[in-house]
Amino acid sequence: MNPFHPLSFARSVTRLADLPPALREVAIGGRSNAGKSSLLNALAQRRRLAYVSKTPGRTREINFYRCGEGRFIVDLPGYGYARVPQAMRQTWGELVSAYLRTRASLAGVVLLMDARHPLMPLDWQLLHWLQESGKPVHAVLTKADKLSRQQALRTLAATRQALDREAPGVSLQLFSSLTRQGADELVERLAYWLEIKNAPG
Ligand SMILES: Nc1nc2c(ncn2[C@@H]2O[C@H](COP(=O)(O)OP(=O)(O)OP(=O)(O)O)[C@@H](O)[C@H]2O)c(=O)[nH]1
Ligand SMILES: [Mg+2]
Repeated sequence: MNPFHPLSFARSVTRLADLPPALREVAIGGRSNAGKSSLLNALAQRRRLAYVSKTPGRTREINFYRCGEGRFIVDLPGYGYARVPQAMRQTWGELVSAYLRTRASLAGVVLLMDARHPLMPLDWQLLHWLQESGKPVHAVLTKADKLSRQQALRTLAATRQALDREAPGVSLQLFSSLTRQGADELVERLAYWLEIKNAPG
């Protein structure tokens, strides 16, 4: 049973003051176009819960999806999209960093990266910052369907090595929103962080 099947949109936030009261939540962060919204749709097994676009940089707000009483999965706006105006980039950066720094109910962060180019400079920046904040991080290499099995395993091993060197304690997995490869492992991690009972079977 997937405990995230009943995931539903709760709130879109552009100011810290509008954050909903919460018991526990998990945030999904990563570069623009990495596949954050697609991952949410895959979890919910709904095609259009979170907005997915061919144009990067579309999710500009912090979007809260409810998965039980006081529990949320949070879709963060992506970073690293060059064509976004500087002023707007700064506003999002401030919102996201303040959210990550101050949100007491934040149990952990999923760092989503395209398996074809993981650990870009801004990913490292977020990772190092999260290490300092002490929030646990689960790194997910998505779009695994775009790689051969061998390429995917090679990327997984190389990323594992780099993380062990620079950000020990960060867990890592392959994932695909398209094929649902890795969905069980991801659901398990999220359920654990959110303290949601993951029904067996
Ligand atoms: N093949 C494949 N394509 C994917 C996968 N996940 C996402 N995509 C595609 O990648 C593009 C970006 O996906 P989004 O889910 O919108 O990415 P995002 O991280 O939410 O992007 P922003 O909201 O701009 O930060 C879309 O064209 C998706 O269809 C995947 O696992 N496999
Ligand atoms: Mg998005």
